[in-house]
Amino acid sequence: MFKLKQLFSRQKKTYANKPDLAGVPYHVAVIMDGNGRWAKKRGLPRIAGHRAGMESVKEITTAADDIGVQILTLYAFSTENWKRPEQEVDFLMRLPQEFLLLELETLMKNNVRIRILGDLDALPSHTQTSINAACEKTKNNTGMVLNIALNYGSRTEILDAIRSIAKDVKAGLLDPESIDESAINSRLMTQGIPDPDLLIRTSGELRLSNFLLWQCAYTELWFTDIFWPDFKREHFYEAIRAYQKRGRRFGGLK
Ligand code: V0D
Repeated sequence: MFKLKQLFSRQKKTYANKPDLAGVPYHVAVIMDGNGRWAKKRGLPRIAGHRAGMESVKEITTAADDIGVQILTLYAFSTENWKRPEQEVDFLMRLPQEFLLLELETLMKNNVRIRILGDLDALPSHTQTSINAACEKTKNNTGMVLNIALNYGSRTEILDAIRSIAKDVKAGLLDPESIDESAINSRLMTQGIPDPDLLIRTSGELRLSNFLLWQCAYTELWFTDIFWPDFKREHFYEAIRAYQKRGRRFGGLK
């Protein structure tokens, strides 16, 4: 009831080109690319781009929630990103705290649950502490799930699943003949989360870059040249409307 009222009052606001609320994708994944290039274009340090990108995270989280997206998965930091200059990595590792300090109350008010995909153990302890606290605080929220992929890599995720299956086979717990998709699904970090319906990548690159490779088998892809810090509600809704116009086929006859 509370949630409904909240949704209604927020939806009274009319946004240009708001998508039809029927047929909104259940799960949207986003590769938030172009923060560095956004900064460079303005003669700013890369970290200024990352901070500006955080504003887009806030806006897109609200925009997704407003139209009834159930799961929003954002690629915030890949296992490859450790190769960046140390001071840039240090800055990035402070962003979760900064984001949560500013936004956790709003997320609570909007009934959003935060989940993390990726290996948190490798992160600085201050980063782990604030993220764990946020996951704990929001774990009983029943609204949209905000999945943050952080220190995530899809091949490692699949390798870990294969290793786990191999161990179970060796221990006699699993018959090789009975290994099916659910044996893999249940060993991925996304276990229990339906596959993305739509994947958005900003900033002009047309690749998956080791993001949700198994999970995106049937996902609709949408690319834009817009840099992530410039990606706002109107652009998000443009992607949703493009998705709604496509007929989804799943390889069979429609
Ligand atoms: C930088 C653009 C929010 C992409 C967005 C360390 C790169 C801003 C979070 C966040 C990042 C993380 C955990 C959480 C809540 C929010 C974040 C990173 C980078 C990786 F529980 N923005 N953000 N995390 N950037």
